[in-house]
Amino acid sequence: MSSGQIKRVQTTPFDGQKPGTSGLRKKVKVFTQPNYLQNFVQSTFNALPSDKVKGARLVVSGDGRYFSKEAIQIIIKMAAGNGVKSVWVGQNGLLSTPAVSAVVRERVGADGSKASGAFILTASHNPGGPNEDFGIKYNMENGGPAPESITNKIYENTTQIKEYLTVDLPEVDITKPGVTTFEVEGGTFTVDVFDSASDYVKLMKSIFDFESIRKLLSSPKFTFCFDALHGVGGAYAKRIFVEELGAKESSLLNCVPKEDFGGGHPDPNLTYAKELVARMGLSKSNTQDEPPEFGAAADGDADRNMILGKRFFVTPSDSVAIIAANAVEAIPYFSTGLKGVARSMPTSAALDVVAKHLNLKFFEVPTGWKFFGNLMDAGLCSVCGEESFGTGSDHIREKDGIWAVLAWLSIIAFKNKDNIGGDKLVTVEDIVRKHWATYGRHYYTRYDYENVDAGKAKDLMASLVNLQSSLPEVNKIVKGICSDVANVVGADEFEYKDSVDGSISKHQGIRYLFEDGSRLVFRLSGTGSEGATIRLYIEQYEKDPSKISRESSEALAPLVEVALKLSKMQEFTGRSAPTVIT
Ligand code: VG1
Ligand code: CO
Repeated sequence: MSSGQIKRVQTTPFDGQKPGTSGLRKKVKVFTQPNYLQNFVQSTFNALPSDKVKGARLVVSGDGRYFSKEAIQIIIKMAAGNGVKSVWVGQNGLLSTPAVSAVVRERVGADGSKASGAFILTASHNPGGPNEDFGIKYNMENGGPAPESITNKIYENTTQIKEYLTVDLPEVDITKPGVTTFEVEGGTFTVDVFDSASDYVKLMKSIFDFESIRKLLSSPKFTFCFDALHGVGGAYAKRIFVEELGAKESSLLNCVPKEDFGGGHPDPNLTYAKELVARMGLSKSNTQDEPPEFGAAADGDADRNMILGKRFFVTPSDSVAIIAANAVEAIPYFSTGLKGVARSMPTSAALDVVAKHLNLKFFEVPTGWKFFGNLMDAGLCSVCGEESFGTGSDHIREKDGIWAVLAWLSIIAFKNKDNIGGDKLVTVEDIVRKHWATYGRHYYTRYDYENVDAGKAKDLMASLVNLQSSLPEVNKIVKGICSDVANVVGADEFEYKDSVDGSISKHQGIRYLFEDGSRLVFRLSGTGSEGATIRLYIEQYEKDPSKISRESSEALAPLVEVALKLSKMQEFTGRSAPTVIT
């Protein structure tokens, strides 16, 4: 057995180690500076209650992006230095973000104990590779992202750090399952490498009726396609869709996890999931073949999802609403009813309408999954989602891409259950159109302006806040831009009071609320690693059944014009068009 002594290494603070919407994300070149990662990890240990570190067990893994393997070895040694007793690592350092959450909540060690938290190594949907992004975040004992009280403390610690603790141990082989034991100052320290998928697969089997999905997938009428964009989701897709559910290997696209995501942008949207979008008949470079009935993609760490039908895009805001509306009937886990539903503020109000119809508790929280966790822990929320391709439930405390795909497959299986051998399939598009006919349609789009000069972005936001002081003035400007939009009846910055712990989060997005329920929302991204990203969210509600089948871009054109002119987007950013439209 190798052994080692705890070493104190002197260090000095780095600027800018403030965790954003979901952890700390920076260029690999920043992360690989001597002590940069170490400072953040030590600051995290120092921010946690000592019993969650000393003698505790931690999970360390991620989406396998460039620099993960090195980072895992560094964190293992620092864990030993900080008195952690045991570290769990997914084979090859791979665990999707939802799988980490599942492991923290469900996995039990040989001694009967669970993990008290996890370091997740991912920059999620951001590209990977030597010139791209790396990221790290800490999740708590409930399997959810650290709350702001902890991330603020981590940041404060990074500004004052003087030393970190580590142990010179030999590298651990993380390519094979097995336990390595070390002796650290008289005690034992173990590293346990385990299969990345089994805990997660077990959990999915306890939630969904795999038999009914298997039947659907074996029906010749139903064709299926999943694109992991070379993220970690590929590992789970093979196990679940192919091995468990009988989908064909050929239905998987880009399902081999790669350090650089094959040079792509592992972000499941209409811009970056090019291959899938073409295969589904939704791009100019359409393939000759008949598109599959169902297509889906996940991001680098597999917590996001995009759901597509044949030549049909499901907006994430609709997706969560449709899942909520059908969950009780179609998904065994929810058969006894939903405790409540929640969405992030910029997400469309499609979910609100479902909650009202079904008389469910409803919550609107700031952007970022950490805000859903408290509601779930308090038993107030079963299904939640964000417009940014995030959907999930209280089975874990992260959004969950594969879960969302299984939820949709369950709904499709349910809608076709009496007709699985028949000729006419109830399609994704049928399900969405029926939903709109019942609940009305929320036309929705998001414009992202990436890598804008940070100062200019701040100025744009400040000018929008300034404008809010006079509604008559706002309405004069709005009417001047386009006379047929509704009146602005409210304008504010979203502020959230957590109904469970009473904590308050301010400045969570600038809102302009219109009399007909339309909304414009402006936010600065908290996940970028370069410059600023401005997000503009545009929404319009249509109840009239004769008007729910318009092209979204046409329906939203007047509001888009108002948003761009009201914010002086081009004037501030110099951009005549957004980087990404979803
Ligand atoms: C974005 C999304 C937000 C999501 C976050 C993390 O944050 O808008 O809804 O929770 O990414 O997702 P921001 O601050 O850039 O708007 V992931 O899959 O990148 O962990
Ligand atoms: Co992600």
